[in-house]
Amino acid sequence: MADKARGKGGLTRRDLLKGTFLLGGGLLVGTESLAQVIRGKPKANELAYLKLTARPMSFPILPGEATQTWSYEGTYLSGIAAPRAGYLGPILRVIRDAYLNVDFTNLLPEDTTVHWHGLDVPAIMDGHPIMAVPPGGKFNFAFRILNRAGTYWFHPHPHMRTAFQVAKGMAGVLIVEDPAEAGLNLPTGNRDRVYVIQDRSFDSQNQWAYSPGGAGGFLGTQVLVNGRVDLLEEVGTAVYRLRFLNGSNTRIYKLAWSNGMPMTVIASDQGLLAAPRSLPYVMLSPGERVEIWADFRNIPLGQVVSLQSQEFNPGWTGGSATLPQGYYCHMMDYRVTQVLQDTRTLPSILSKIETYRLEDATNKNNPRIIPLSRVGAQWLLNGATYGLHDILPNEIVPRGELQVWEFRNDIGMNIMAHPMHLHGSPFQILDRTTLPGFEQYYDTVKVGLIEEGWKDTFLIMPGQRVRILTKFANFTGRFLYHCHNLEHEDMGMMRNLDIV
Ligand SMILES: [Cu+2]
Repeated sequence: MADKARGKGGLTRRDLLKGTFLLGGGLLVGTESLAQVIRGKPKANELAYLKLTARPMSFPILPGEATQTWSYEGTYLSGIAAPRAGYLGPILRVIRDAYLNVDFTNLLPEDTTVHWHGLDVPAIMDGHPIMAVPPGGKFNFAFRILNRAGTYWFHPHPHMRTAFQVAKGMAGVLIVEDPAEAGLNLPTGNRDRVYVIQDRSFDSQNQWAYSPGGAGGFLGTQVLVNGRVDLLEEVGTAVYRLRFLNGSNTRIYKLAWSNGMPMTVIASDQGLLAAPRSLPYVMLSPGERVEIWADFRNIPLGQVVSLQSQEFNPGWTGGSATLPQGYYCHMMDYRVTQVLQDTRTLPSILSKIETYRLEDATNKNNPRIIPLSRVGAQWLLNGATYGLHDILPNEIVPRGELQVWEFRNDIGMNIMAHPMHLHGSPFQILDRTTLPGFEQYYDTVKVGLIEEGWKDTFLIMPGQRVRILTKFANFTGRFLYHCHNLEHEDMGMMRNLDIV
């Protein structure tokens, strides 16, 4: 990429040639990782170039007064354009191996960063809170898309302000496509749709009513999809690829169809599964994505099929919340409005997935134990609270080493489900165990947990231990792992991770 393609605050080719250098806050970057940012000369169709601005905006959501939001505004300079949905940011579509170049400007009245959730990018491009962009500041993100085809997203990650900024409206979707997936004949164009699910509360003037709550987190009074309170989508008698992102701060969904047809899952966080799964419901915790093969061919013209979240037992339900965690809610409707011809069939094999094996882990007999615990109203991760520069000995991980990590949500009487997220390379779930006496929670969700495939976020239920196999294959530097309950993250249920 040409030097002039990079804005202030970004990396210039001269910086890259200097080799190892320091950025504000002491983040060390090696040439090894940067070589992955700029590798050869990209062809024109491999370059997606975007201007992205975080700024106060306003959108009509409820009848009457518009809602003041903080939102991402995107302008494509090259690449593939895609529309925005309400207050949510643009939906970016990029090709795997493409170079994404984002000129980011912060027009908010406070610091922010952009985190590319699920993407394996160099540490300095990951939106770590240490890289905060001040009001009026700019940052040039530039990285190559190494991840599989799939549904990813981007959101703020500033120190102790992530929950607030996401609640104000800051989130966008990034879809990666690749030729292998394109060869499967999955629905495309108008039959490939993206939905961002977020619960929200409004005050009497139609403005966001947000409070971080106590130890539990934020639970809105109603569920919005793509920024709409009663989203009605028109479909035909055809198959649709429906991509769902849970962009909520705290709320977990148990997604199911109102007419009892199965949830046919074709992809999770990091793209296609090896084979489709047909389930009565699918769990979606904050940060997670799932893609559904929705077959409306047998639905009579004019009929409505609703997407709902069914009841489950999450442990803590939110005390006096209007819509408690784990309660039934209606989410959106699909109305069949036209007859279409669609003869496609669900592929029995979707992708090839290399499976990590426990016996190949360097610490197979000695898993890294990561407790989720609580002191008063304060949640801890790895026995500690977050500090911008804190690192513990077991948070230093050699690059390229396959390791087994065991998250334990079984300390004391902390009856709560947590979505855990690792930045950097994707991982695989090895297994989970439930302590005696805690089955009442897991039993209400277990059929809908997608444990196979590549993950970046997973739900851990009360009284559970989850083992994952992880390998940070590509980049060294400072990353994060944390609870994706955003109020938990902001209160310090997050830790640094140094890949060395
Ligand atoms: Cu949590």
